[in-house]
Formats: sequence, structure tokens, C-alpha cells
Amino acid sequence: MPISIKTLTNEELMAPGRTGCPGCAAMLVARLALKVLGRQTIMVSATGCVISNITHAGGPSIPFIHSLLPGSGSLISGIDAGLKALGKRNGINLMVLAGDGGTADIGFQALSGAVERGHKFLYICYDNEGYMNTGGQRSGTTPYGSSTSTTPTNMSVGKHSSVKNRKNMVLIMAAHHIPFAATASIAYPQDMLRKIEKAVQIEGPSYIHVLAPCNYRWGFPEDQSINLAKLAVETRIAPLVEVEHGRKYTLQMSNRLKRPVQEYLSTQKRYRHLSDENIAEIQQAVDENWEYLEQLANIG
Ligand SMILES: Cc1ncc(C[n+]2csc(CCOP(=O)(O)OP(=O)(O)O)c2C)c(N)n1
Ligand code: SF4
Ligand SMILES: [Mg+2]
Repeated sequence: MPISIKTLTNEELMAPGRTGCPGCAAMLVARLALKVLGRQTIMVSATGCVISNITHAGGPSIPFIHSLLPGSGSLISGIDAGLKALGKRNGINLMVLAGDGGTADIGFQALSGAVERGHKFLYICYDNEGYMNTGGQRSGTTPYGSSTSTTPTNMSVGKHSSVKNRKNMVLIMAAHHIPFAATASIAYPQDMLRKIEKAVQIEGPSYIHVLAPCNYRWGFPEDQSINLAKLAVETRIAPLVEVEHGRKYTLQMSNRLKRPVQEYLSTQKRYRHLSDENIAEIQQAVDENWEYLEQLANIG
């Protein structure tokens, strides 16, 4: 029977005791993923908000390695190869959980190598769109126009996050022709669970990218993480996409009415300096990205 949010286990494999912010979406990604994967899992997590904020009492209650920021792809490759060499690979899930900095920037080379070699593991990137654990610096997935601690001021003086086309990790992973690459959202947990379950059964590497709204650094109330994640999908800022073997693209919810990006941007302090012109630019970029995805998915 396919996994369902209604029948998901109550067992928490991320134990209590973490000192991160209340309402942290990244933590929810970790909890849900481990509920699908279960106890027969080895987890590697690149240093970042999820794993650096645990105390001696908290953290995963499964075999787990806190990886150096650049190294989670190499580490999981070694675990996969080592288990195979020992004849112990069957029945064990391997998962990496890392932030956007540890994925799209600092850990990128190791990840690229690991998927290119075809190791069997699931890589989940929780994307809070910056180096949040170390002060909210800009990363390769920070969106255009947002204020960060390294791009702090307003658009008029140019010190905003000025890169219009941030790295699209799912398309980059699809270009490695891995069996399964997808985005998922904490606002659509049933869809996310299905993707995790599908990914972990694949004979080879799989990649899931989840937007993880960060109340502390983005500047919104801590009880709004799920609402923001939903708005990000509905405004098409964070489309739900699946790619199989780098060729077959599925763009989910393409028949839904879209909401204007302004509705999403206005919820967060990191965008409060934007002018109407800036917002129009962002809307145009989002529309163009959507059209591109439609072309890839042969829609329209
Ligand atoms: C090579 C290296 N550079 C910098 C750091 C410092 N550092 C530790 S966690 C972190 C932020 C990682 O950002 P991300 O992967 O997006 O995770 P987040 O903190 O946002 O959860 C940084 C820069 C490090 N540990 N290693
Ligand atoms: S800074 Fe953001 S990502 Fe880090 S623990 Fe707080 S809410 Fe979560
Ligand atoms: Mg981050």
C-alpha cells in the first residue's frame, strides 16, 4: 500500500532536544523523511541548521554522521561502497540531508561525483535560500531581490542579491541523468512522502529539493512556515516538478490558477525594500521559468 500521511508512524527518529528556531521548516523535512525511511537507514548530514542545532540529547536515533560541509556526497559514496564490499548493502536506506549551501555551492562537487558514479542513495536538500546557520549569508539559491546579511541593503544601491537566475538544482541533477530528481513541498506532505518513498526504492541516486521557509532569517512569524511554502507553490516561485532519467519531465499543478508573486513576497521582511518595478521583474522571471518548465514537460 502506498505511504499515506494518515497512516504515517508516530515514531520520531529525530529525537527532541534541538536548539534551533521553533517552526523551522528544515526540521520538518528531516522528521518527515525519517518517518518514511525508518530505522534501517544511515543518514549523513552536512553541517547546517538541521544538524548543528542538536544537543547531546537530540538528533537522529539512527546511525548518523555529521559531515563536513563539502563532503556529504563523498561520505555517502563510501558508505554505499563499503556496505557492498561487506555484503551488507541490502535492506539499508542511505540518505543525505543537507542545506542549499552544502548542496548547490560548497558540497556540489562531491554530490555531482556521487550521482555520476551511480551510487544508490537519496539526497534531500532543504533549501532555506542562504547560509542560515552561520548568519544568513547569500547562497547560490538565494532568490533575486532578497536581502541577506551579505547583500543587506536596498535595490536602489545595488547591494541586494543581484543574481537573477539562481541555481536550479533539480535541473542540474536531471542533467546528470539520474533516475529520479524532484522538488517537493512541506505544504503538500502527501506528495512529498510519495516522492521520498519512490526515490528510496530506486536502484541508483535520487534527489529531492524542498523549499524550507526560514522564519528567523526571512522575517515572518514562526507559525507561518507551511502557509509560505504553499504560497511559494501557488505563485509558481517553487514549482512542483519531477524528472525521470533526465528526460521525462512532469510539471505538477499546471492547470491551477497562479497567484501573483506579490502575495508571497509581501509576507517576508527580506523583500520589504522592493519597488513595484522590482516586483514586476520578479514576476516576469517566475513566468519565464514556468514557461521553460512547460516546454520541458511538453505542456501547452
Ligand atoms: C568549508 C566550510 N566552509 C564554511 C563552513 C561554515 N559553515 C558551517 S554551516 C554553514 C552554513 C551552511 O549553509 P546551508 O548548507 O545552506 O545550511 P543552513 O545553515 O542554511 O541550514 C557554513 C557556511 C564550514 N563548516 N565549512
Ligand atoms: S535559522 Fe531558519 S533554518 Fe535555521 S533553525 Fe532557524 S528557522 Fe530553521
Ligand atoms: Mg541554507
